[in-house]
Order: sequence, then C-alpha cells, then structure tokens
Amino acid sequence: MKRVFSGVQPTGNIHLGNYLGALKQFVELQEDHECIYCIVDEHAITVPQDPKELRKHILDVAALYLSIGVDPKKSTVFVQSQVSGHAELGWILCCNSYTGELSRMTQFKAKSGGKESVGTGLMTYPVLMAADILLYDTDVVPVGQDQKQHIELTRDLAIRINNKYGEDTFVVPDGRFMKSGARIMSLDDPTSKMSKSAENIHSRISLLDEDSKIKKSIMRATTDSDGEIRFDIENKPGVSNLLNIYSALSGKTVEEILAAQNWRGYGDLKKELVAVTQEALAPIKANYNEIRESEELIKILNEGAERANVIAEKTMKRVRDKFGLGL
Ligand code: AQP
Repeated sequence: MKRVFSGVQPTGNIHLGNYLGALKQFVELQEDHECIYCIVDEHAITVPQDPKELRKHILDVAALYLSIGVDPKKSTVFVQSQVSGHAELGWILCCNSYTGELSRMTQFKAKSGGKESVGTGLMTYPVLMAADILLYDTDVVPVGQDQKQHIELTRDLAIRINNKYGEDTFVVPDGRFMKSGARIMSLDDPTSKMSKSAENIHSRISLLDEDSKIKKSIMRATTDSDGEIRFDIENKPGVSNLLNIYSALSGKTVEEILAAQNWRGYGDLKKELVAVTQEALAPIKANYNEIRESEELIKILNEGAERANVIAEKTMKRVRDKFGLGL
C-alpha cells in the first residue's frame, strides 16, 4: 500500500483553500493508502506566535481534521513537534541544500520581499517540509498548487542524497494536486491565493464561518464589470475563482455548472454559491465542537505520535548510518 504524508500549519482558521486544495484529498486517500497527517507546529514558528494561541490552534486543526472525515482508525494523526526526527532530519537536509535554491523559492521571495532582515526559518522551512515528507518514506503528498515548488525541492534533495549515499536512502515522493481546488484565490483580490494571514476576513471563507459570514464574504467578492459569466482565469479571475469553488464543492465540472445555469448576472451566481458553500460546510461545523471538546482528541494525537515515531526512528537510524553519524 502506498504511503501518504501531508500537514497543515496551526496558524489560524483553516479556510476553503486549505480544504479544497489539500484536506479533501486527505479523506479520499485514506480508503486505499497508508496515511499520515501531521499538524506542523514547527513550521508555524517561522513567524512569531503567541504560545497559548499556538497550543489552541494545534487542537483546532486536529479537531478539524477529524470533523472533515479523517478517521484516526485508518490514518495516523499527530503533532510534528512530538516526533523529534523532523527537526533532526531537517538539519541533515539543510546541510545538503544551497542558499541559492532556497532564496529562489517563490514563497520566500513573497514573504521576505522588501525587508532588510528576514528570519532564517522563512528561508529554511521548505527544507523542514522536505524532512517531514522524507522521514516517512512517503510516496504521495496531497497539497495545494502553492506547494508544488516545495515538492520539487523535496524530490531534488532526495535524489541528490540518494546519488551520494545510495538509492535506498530516501523514497522520492510525488505531489498530488486536485483538478479544481488546487489553487483557490482570495475573494477580495482574485490574483492572490486565499490565505489565513490576509488582513481582510472577507478575503476567505473559514470552514467554521457562520452562514451569515459566508453570505457576506461571497456576496461582496470581487468580480469585474463586463457582466458575462464564463470561465477565463486570465481575463476574469474573480468570476473564474467563484466557478472554481463551486465546482470543487459540488463535484460538478465548470462546464456542467455553466450548462445548467440560467443566472441573470453575477448576483445570481453568488447567491447559488452561498447556498452550495453553506450546505458543504454544515456537516463539518455540526461535528466540530463535540470533537474539539472531547478528551479523546489528545489521546488520538498521543497515539498518533507514538505510531509516527516508530516509522521516523527507523528512517533516522538508516540515515544516521548512511551519513556516519553517532556510534
Ligand atoms: N488558496 C489555496 N488554495 C489551495 N490550496 C491551498 N493551501 C493553502 N492555501 C491554499 C494548501 O493548504 C495546505 C495547508 O497549508 P498551510 O497552512 O500549511 O500553508 P499556507 O500555504 O501557509 O496556508 P495559508 O493559509 O496561505 O497561510 P499563510 O497565510 O500563512 O500563507 C497546503 O497543502 C497548501 O498547499
């Protein structure tokens, strides 16, 4: 059975982009893959975090994993910092990466742009992400489109080290991207991706948003002035983003949606999307509070960490031997 690994940062409210790009895949894959899903708290501290908030967000993300349908009987769910192999392998990979390749990463350029001094973690976190993946001999990594470059880096590092230390050092993984949903754009600026950290709360729909907030954010989403409803990412990014969200949530293709509609304008498309979104998120919200408050949650995470640690230690023993580390 192929092994799957992926993670989400506990840096705020999980939004439709995270869900449609990555989390939906988590649920699909667990039926016929060995899945390991992580809450990557060590990634969160690349920017300053309030410790109390971080702890809270870790449990929020864990509860959301379970609310959307990740089943801890089928999948391993755990917190990254509870398995020390991530940081250890991260260091080993850092010593085999180049500042040139890391400074070329699009996300690093975007987050560091214009600043005089930038935290080192912002530059090296893609290497930690590579460690997260390689630590579990991962075959498949379900992620959003924004992570494509980081998956390429992971593959490059694995191949580079395999060439030097032997083909059996690391499994070279593949990224897995959704057809619609791999890149959900911000509702107020459809040329940038939907993001947890954007200031305007109406730029995103969080999975736990009230129905009234969902309605408000979608109804005020940026479109354009020509009034024609068609899918054209380059010339009509706002309308195309709404159609893309509709498609990813409903499971219908954009062509099917457009063929069935008799909308008179963007307002009608938005109203229908409000209903589709509210309906899709209702079951997630219905489960969430009970799961978040249950004592079972911590037990699931501790058991998950134990299971993950067994796999990670096996890899680390192999890697330490290959590199001649320790005795
Ligand atoms: N807009 C998006 N569309 C599709 N997929 C997305 N992902 C993130 N944004 C989109 C995917 O969600 C998974 C978890 O992301 P993350 O929380 O680890 O990383 P992130 O990219 O930092 O998320 P945010 O929300 O964009 O945070 P900030 O605001 O801090 O930059 C990944 O698989 C990612 O591809």
